Amino acid sequence: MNAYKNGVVAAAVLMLIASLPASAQDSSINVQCPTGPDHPNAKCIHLVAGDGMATMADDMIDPDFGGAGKKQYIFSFAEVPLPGVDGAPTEASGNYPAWVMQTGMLAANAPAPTISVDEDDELFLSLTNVGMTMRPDLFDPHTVHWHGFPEAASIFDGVPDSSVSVNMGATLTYYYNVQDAGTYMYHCHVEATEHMQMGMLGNLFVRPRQNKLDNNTVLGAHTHTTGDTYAYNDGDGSTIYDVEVPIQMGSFDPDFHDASLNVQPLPFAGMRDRYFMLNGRGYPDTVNPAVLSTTDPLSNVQPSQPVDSLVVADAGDRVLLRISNLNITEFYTLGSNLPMQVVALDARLLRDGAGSNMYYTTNSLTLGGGQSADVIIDTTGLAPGSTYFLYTTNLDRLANDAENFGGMMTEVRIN
Ligand SMILES: [Cu+2]
Repeated sequence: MNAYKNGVVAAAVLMLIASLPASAQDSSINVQCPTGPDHPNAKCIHLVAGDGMATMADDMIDPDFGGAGKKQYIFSFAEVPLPGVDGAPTEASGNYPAWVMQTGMLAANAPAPTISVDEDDELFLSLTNVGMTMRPDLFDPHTVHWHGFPEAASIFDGVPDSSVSVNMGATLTYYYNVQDAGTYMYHCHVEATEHMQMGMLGNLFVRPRQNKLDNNTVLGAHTHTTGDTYAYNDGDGSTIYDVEVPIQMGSFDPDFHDASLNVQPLPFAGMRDRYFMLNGRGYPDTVNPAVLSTTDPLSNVQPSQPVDSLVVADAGDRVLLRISNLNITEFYTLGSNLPMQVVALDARLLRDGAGSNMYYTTNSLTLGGGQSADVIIDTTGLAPGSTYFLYTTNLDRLANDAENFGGMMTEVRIN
């Protein structure tokens, strides 16, 4: 029996577990979402961590899975509705835990669901580990680690050595008192080399409290109008933007992913990525505004890659690109034929000691794993109907494995 069939048997076992009476599981999937006057800015998210399949942007036909595009085995997160929301059972029904296990199984997204919060929010992020259906021999815990974010206490930092991890069938609610605006990223920190190569990576950003100023508040030469949005608490309106697009650079080594699926030794030292992506897709999938789905080994259609990277703006808009690199093997350079103004690096506004802006304009930006940049593109004067490109200037990465003309590229379209 090959690993694929093993996985299906394991999935059947997991389905049996998931169909146990709810009373047997109630204590393990318990979402905390406080409301009321003590928590005026509370937000709640429920993520599951597990495995799944994603479709790469080439035309390879996979004999096990069929359909165009290499089917890549991944570990990652997916979002599930809170109890009683969007068709999810209520907690009182007793059916929510079983429903979460069922819904979360093989539902992993690449990239992981985007988390966007506002300064002064309290975020209650519940993480349930639904297990790796295709790898029943793995008992791996998972965590959520907000990379670069100043945590008040290490308990919720997700680094397994210094905080708690979430075992299969269990749930932990992380608490974030969100205080620093900026572009971050998140990932699982358990066996980080493996779990991050497998895809446990997501966009994360914090919008500044400057967005919430009263109408007509004066910020230097800029007067705030209700609805104006900024990348940072700049005090002068210089990071104002109209369109916001998170872009995570990354890549997969298909040999590593196949070895994981087929229960083979993992080639850590030999890791060499060959699918180059923005937000989990290679070009031309990057400019497809639809959710990309992949049929999982149980024949369920899963929304495997929900995030496109297409930038659409009206001429005159200021476009904020929240760029990050969470790849574990490569530095990547993102270039454009449009001038890119870098206003922040690693979630810190570029200012000198006297408070002067140190923004700079460039046509290419290089980030290593774990780095982020906030870039503003001013589209004033660009012709309506024109198209520009964001692409890696590591030109060998404009490819989807064996197929040329693809990879790490997307388009900026002017309405
Ligand atoms: Cu993990």
